[in-house]
This record gives sequence, structure tokens and C-alpha cells, in this order.
Amino acid sequence: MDAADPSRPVLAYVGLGSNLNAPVRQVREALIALARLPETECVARSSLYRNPPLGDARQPDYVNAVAGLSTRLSPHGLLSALQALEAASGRVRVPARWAPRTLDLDLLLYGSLELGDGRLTIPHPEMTRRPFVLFPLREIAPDLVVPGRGPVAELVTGLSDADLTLVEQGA
Ligand code: ROI
Repeated sequence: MDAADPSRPVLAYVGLGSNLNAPVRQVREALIALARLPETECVARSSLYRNPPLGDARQPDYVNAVAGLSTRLSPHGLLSALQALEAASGRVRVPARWAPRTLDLDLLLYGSLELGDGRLTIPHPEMTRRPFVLFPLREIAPDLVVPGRGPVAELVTGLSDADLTLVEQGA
């Protein structure tokens, strides 16, 4: 399995989201920070999309994007690095599931790995229900197959992108 060979980088995907404290800036700065992670290169970044909150409408709109990383960090090593970036952005983890956030970094995919332990579930369990994840993911990885779920190109057909407003083109 690709995760077991530390000499070989794995292609991982990270979902970015912010709806507090200048969300476009939060996401831009997070993309820069992701590219600076140890043993990691940012190989693709989607456009940034503004979109209404999913779950609880009584909070500001989000800005979301997806990044593709080539990394030698382990899944849990990458998760720890993402949590450190969230903390550095000033995010306070509150118990409420739908609370607004300065910066949310979700580890969506790690190569072809399927994993579920107390700390980490990959693929991210909510990702295939979320237009703000699947459309940016398809933008940067149109041929991707989500392990256990199917091709991203087919998964998006069950969702609408009507609420996604382009705010900045990807690269
Ligand atoms: N809604 C949107 N649009 N974007 C998010 O990143 C996001 N993140 C969340 C919840 C509260 C589920 N809603 C969201 O955690």
C-alpha cells in the first residue's frame, strides 16, 4: 500500500474552509502554509468559492477550496500538521458541531487509503455530500476515484454547484 513506503510520496487532498476573520485571506494564507509543510509539496489548488453554510444557516458564508499535496508525511502526521495550522490561525475548537470557524482543514483523501480509527477517518466521511468539497476536487482532479465511493466525476452528478460563487481562480 502506498502509505507504507516512506520513500514514496503520496497524493493527499485537503479541504479548506473559513467563515470568520477575512475568509478569503484565511484560505489564501492556509494554501501558502500547506505548501510549506515539511516533506510536502502543493501540486494543485482549486479556485476559491464562496457559499452558504451547510448545516446551520445562522452564520456567515464560507470560502472553500481544495488543495492537492504530494507528501511523505504519514496520515496521522499530516493530520497533526493540519491541526497545528488551524490552531495557528486562531481557531478555537468549540464543542458545537456547526460552529463558525476561522480555518478548517479537513484531510479528505490520502492516496488510495481507507482508514477509520478513533482519530481519523479517510476518505472524509462527509466529503461526498458536500458540493464545496466535490466541485473544487473535480476541478483539480477530474479523473480521481474516491476509494470506496467511486469517480469524483460521477459523485458530483448527485449535487448542485448553484450555490458556489467563484471568488478567485485556482492554479
Ligand atoms: N458549510 C460550508 N459551506 N463550508 C464549510 O466549510 C462548512 N464547514 C462546516 C459546516 C458547519 C458543516 N458547514 C460548512 O464544518
